[in-house]
Amino acid sequence: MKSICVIGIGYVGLPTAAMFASKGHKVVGYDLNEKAVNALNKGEIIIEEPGLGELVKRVVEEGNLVGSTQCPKDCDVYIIAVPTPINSDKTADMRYVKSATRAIVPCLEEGNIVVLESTSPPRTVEDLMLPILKESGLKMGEQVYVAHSPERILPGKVLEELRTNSRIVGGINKKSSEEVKKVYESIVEGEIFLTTSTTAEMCKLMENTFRDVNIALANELAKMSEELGVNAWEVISLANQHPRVNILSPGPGVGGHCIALDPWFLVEKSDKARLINRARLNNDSMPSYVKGKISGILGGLEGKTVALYGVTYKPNIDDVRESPVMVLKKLLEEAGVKVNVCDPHAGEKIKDNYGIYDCAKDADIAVLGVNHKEFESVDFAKLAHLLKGKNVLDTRNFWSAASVEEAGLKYYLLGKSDNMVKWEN
Ligand code: SAJ
Repeated sequence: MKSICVIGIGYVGLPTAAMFASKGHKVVGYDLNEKAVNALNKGEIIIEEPGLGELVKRVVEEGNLVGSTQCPKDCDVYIIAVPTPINSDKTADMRYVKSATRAIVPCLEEGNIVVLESTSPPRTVEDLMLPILKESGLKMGEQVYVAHSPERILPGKVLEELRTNSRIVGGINKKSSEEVKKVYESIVEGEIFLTTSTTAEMCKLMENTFRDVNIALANELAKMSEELGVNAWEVISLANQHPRVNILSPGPGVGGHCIALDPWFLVEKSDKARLINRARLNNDSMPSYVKGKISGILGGLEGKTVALYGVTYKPNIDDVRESPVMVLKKLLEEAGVKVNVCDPHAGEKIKDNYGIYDCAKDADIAVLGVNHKEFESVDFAKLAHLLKGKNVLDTRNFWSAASVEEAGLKYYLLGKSDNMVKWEN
């Protein structure tokens, strides 16, 4: 068993730390955020993720996971899982990776392992981390083993994916890759592939970029469909009958801390990333496009009230980071709209978080922003009674048009033309 320090106990670091602890390793979760460290030491979590609360409570009670605001000196393995946010000019803000790497230097001893898990621009290990780690006087790759092993877990399914997904380990040399593989073998049941650190960085970014570009294609289809008299969702379902086609779903934009940001790390590093750049801009244009659609339905925005259902970046999680629906909310408010929000998952992250029916009271339109499970069973007759304007806009193709219309409401769908080209007979 190893002693492991996980630096950064957020959405990635905490589940990773808890998983290692559950296998009997002695794990320290090191973070400067005292609130997160104090919660951890009480066996509590401050994020929403299925199963994580129970796991953390258990491993803390067993004494295998502790939180600390100091970097512990005597660990075998240091795993960096700090945020890599984006600057306003869309370049990566690497200050947390830098300071985490610096914090490790005085702790390093011969035989130690350093792993970067945070998603980072290509060449981060080589160009940013190695020069700092070398200040320890130890030989990297010979006395200290260094690798990038990107996290690839899907929020909402984190514990399952940590265990079952395959993993890429990109070392600065073969020995580093092999040593780091041994560490992850204790928690990963999927296959572990070895490569170089820069290839691993590129893989992670391309995985999320692949998804971003494909969602951009779906969003472009939605816009074209509204213009050309078709329903994008019908096109997608029919086109996806083709054995080699899999068009993703349009929506109000792409959010979260990964897909909405990572492609910019490639744009920053290479001016060849043109399609990637366009796709990012297309996805970023969606909140404004939805705002325009609402304005079209209501005949203007000033003085109107919108009941907005769901503001997190995707369903059934509490994360509002980079949420396109939060951007939509802001755009509507700037245009003079009163926005009532109902989000059963965002909790206190939203001031004045309404209940499902209170939210609709006197509103001109109900807009479904996120398809949370709680919205499956909305009673549209009750909603119709409360809404002032009898309009519903579904940005996720989630609500049944028939149920909405039976209640006397007009159903609008993102990606569906209001002037559908129909059969003559
Ligand atoms: N979205 C659409 N249409 C779709 C699919 C998604 O508009 O058809 C939107 C969602 O509403 C959401 C955003 O995209 O706003 C991203 O959601 P997601 O579920 O696609 O992905 P994330 O950001 O939660 O997690 C991704 C995953 N990457 C891939 O699937 C390639 C995950 O495996 C990564 O570990 C994670 O990024 C990460 O940490 O990088």
